[in-house]
Amino acid sequence: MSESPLAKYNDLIFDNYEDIAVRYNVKIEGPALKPEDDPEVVEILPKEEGVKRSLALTVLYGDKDECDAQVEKALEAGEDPIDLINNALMKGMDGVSALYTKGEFFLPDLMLAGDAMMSGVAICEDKLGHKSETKAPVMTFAVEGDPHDIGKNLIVMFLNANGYGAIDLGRDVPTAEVVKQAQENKPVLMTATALMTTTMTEFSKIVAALQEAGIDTPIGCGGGAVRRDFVEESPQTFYGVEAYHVPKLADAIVDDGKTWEDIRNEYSDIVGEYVAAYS
Ligand code: B12
Repeated sequence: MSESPLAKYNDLIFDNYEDIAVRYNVKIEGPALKPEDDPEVVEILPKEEGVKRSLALTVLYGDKDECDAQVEKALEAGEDPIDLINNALMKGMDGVSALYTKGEFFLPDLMLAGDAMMSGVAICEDKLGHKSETKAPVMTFAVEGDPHDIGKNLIVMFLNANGYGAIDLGRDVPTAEVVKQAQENKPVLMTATALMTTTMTEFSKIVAALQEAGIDTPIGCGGGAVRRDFVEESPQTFYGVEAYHVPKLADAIVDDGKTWEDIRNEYSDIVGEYVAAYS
């Protein structure tokens, strides 16, 4: 067989391959940085080599099967399930959040890592024989008529990863159901997601129905089509830009007693700067 006409370029292409990261057909000069070597991630991950660091890395890499296997092995070896959740699985997820915030990880990375982490947490919870303590209930849903639930699912994942018990009502949730579930579960915060101009009008209907039922729980509203000025036309609400902000907003309510008005006024960096209507 004759030699490939490209063979003569082999040296040129592969000589210093370790110094070239190829991503989406773009060559980036300089050594490829592994996720765990990012300076922010270095600060987050367990520093000592061992079971916790190794487990955190399985979450960072979104490797659910390896995560499950390592959790099982660690539990058999007598590791404390709570310690594994807080100091290994959640550390991995924190690393993923940091890289996502910087634009270095993308949606699929988040979802794979979330699946790995939640699966590991479920194994730990089985071992404990009860659900681990959660900080407070937060209710999540995509509004009536809206089938888009990817952003809402991210919120659920971030809440659970940060110790909140997410009560996920799902997508296309009728307003009456939101009120019923709020009465039963008494959440400290609700998040409503809408991605269509035809469904974002549900926010004000939900607020009206909640107020009629005497429920004044703050509602964070977000989703592709939604803007801050639109959300703030209804009381009891605040706008939200990123799913990973939700645990911080829940902390503001639970730990610091902030109201929806405080969040609008004091958390501009999180809820987005005010933009005049459709300018
Ligand atoms: C995926 C998708 C679908 C999937 C949804 C799958 C699923 N399980 O979600 C499917 C195929 C089902 C779908 C269907 C439709 N879709 Co669609 N879809 C999309 C698409 C491509 C991506 C949406 C998405 O998931 N984005 C990523 C997630 C992460 O974003 P997100 O939910 O907004 O969440 C982020 C933030 O908003 C934030 N967030 C969300 N909520 C909250 C709350 C709080 C408190 C905080 C802090 C943050 C926060 O967190 C996330 C970021 O961290 C968009 C186009 C686009 N590029 O956006 C169209 C889009 C949303 N769809 C659209 C439409 C019109 C439809 C259909 C009506 C199409 C049709 N003619 O049949 C149908 C719906 C039919 C129905 N039943 O009513 C339009 C909406 C137009 C509009 N402005 O009204 C879009 C914009 C496409 C377009 N350009 O026309 N769709």
